[in-house]
Amino acid sequence: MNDLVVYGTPVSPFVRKVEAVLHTQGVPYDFEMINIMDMPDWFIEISPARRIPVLRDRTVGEEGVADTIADSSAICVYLDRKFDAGLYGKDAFESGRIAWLEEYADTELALPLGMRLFRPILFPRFSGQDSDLETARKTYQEELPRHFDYLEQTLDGNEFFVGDTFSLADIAVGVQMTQLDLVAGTVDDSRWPSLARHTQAMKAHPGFVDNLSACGKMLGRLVPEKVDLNGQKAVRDK
Ligand SMILES: N[C@@H](CCC(=O)N[C@@H](CS)C(=O)NCC(=O)O)C(=O)O
Repeated sequence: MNDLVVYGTPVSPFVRKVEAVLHTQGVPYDFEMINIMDMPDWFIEISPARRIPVLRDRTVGEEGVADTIADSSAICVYLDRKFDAGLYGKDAFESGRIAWLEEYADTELALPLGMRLFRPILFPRFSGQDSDLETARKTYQEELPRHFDYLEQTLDGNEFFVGDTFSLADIAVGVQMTQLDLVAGTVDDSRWPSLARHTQAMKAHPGFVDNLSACGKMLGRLVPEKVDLNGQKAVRDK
């Protein structure tokens, strides 16, 4: 049994964010699966917002609410301090930039990507239906490009989003962009070359590899081929 327990599912980008910090720091942890469609009462007690992830630190307490932290951003701040990870920049301005990019990724990017692209592709397949490609394509073609433009411009040809080192900003954007990659591939590298390169780097990063491999296994049967969001026809459409 490890000191830390992460509650969630690897397929959540917010859980991926927490796992990326833990793997980057080489911290072992237990993982307990939570089905977001049917959350048990004990989980709702520790997650009043009814969201994953939640972290428990058994060095603080073994059970109940007081030894848990909900929300990926709160958890990442805690882990960064606890393990002195240095993922929030080297000075005040960098910390502010990182917090901004994390917030942007968690809200502005995550909402269309999760609710209007990832879920419409995946969720109908749970019940053997076809993906809602019209919604996913509309989101990809009409809603997301301005966010990709902003991220491309922010990277400005650099390897990392803030300063010259890997930070929580790279993790926060990376977990969303890899969510897209899981079902539809990386963005067009002729239009968003820095962002496409960044996503590829995150896919290979030790913080991401185990989580993405677990996601690949979980999604493999439901989304065996990536969906083409540019064209008129999905690659895997029967
Ligand atoms: N701000 C939260 C967002 C977490 C979140 O939205 N998680 C989703 C899964 S990706 C969730 O738990 N959704 C519950 C539901 O849809 O019922 C965080 O950073 O942890």
